[in-house]
Amino acid sequence: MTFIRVPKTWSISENKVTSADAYFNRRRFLKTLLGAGIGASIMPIMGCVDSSSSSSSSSSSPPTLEETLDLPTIKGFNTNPAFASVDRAIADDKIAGSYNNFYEFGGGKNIWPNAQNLPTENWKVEVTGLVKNPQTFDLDDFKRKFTIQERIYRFRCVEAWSMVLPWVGFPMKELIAAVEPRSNVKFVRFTSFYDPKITTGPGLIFGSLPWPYREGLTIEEMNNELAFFAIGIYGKELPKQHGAPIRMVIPWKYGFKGAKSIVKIEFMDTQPRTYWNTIMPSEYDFEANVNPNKPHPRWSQAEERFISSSLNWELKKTLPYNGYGKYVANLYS
Ligand SMILES: Nc1nc2c(c(=O)[nH]1)N[C@H]1C(S)=C(S)[C@@H](COP(=O)(O)O)O[C@H]1N2
Ligand SMILES: [Mo]
Repeated sequence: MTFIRVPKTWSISENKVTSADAYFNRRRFLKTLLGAGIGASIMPIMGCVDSSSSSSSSSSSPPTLEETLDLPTIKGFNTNPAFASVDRAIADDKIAGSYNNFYEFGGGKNIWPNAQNLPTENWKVEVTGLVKNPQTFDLDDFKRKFTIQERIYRFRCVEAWSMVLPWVGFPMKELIAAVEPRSNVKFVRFTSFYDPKITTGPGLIFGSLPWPYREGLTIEEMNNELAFFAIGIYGKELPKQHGAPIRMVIPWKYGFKGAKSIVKIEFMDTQPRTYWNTIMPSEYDFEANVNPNKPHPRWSQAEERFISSSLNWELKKTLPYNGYGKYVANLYS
């Protein structure tokens, strides 16, 4: 895409980071960007920050972070014993719930106030395309028809930060079985909620971007044991900033593959175009498997800033397939 020029000086902002606070303080980070000669006109690239779009546009008194996380408990689920823990600490819910990527609601990490504008009542997910049994599901349908369970998964963003998160949801392969794909299905496309009056995040600043946010998987990837739809986190319904009421969780891939606030799922015979891959295919490939040996064009992927109880991250080695090779490596041999 010609409207994006990636300055070589971008790497300076990463290298200058000496503490989590410096990285996570948006004002200071923005100053660092501007100091490196990076102007707002060239900011529609992942990892960039805008200073104006993350405040709530609501005129009534905005909720506190705690209030946005104070959601109904999901009843009647067990922790799947195969995914009951990983060898790293689960992130604090207030850290995970205030350090997000959700570009529909802003280009920074602090989108949780703005994301409260997402209307989640009477949510429907249309499942369609090359299937014998197309259906529209609501949240109760998912809870009634599928095996709701908790899974503790590693989460690795392409920007090289990571957390461990306790999702509640159901395996994607149960949805596949319910809709019965035709034999010519090769890919599945997932579409996020989009309404330009509500999802006003970076659109205000950057103009034309390939909304709605879309992602895709091969049908074999979607059928893998690990591929998961989350309808909750920390035992409760999903907060809006995490992609309520239903989002994808694909733990062996970079976080951007996990589209939030899904409204449509389509079974297809060709590879779909996706949001980041359309904006910048050289940086965000369709497959996007976590791979420490394959650097992002602008930074190394060998290590990650692991975040758990505070934003003071710990540097850890990134694992191939984010540590899930035993489940997924056979998909790519
Ligand atoms: N619709 C939508 N889904 C999205 C994104 C987004 O901007 N819009 N960001 C992605 C990226 S880059 C990451 S890292 C994860 C972040 O999920 P979290 O905020 O719940 O940790 O959501 C992914 N899903
Ligand atoms: Mo990400």
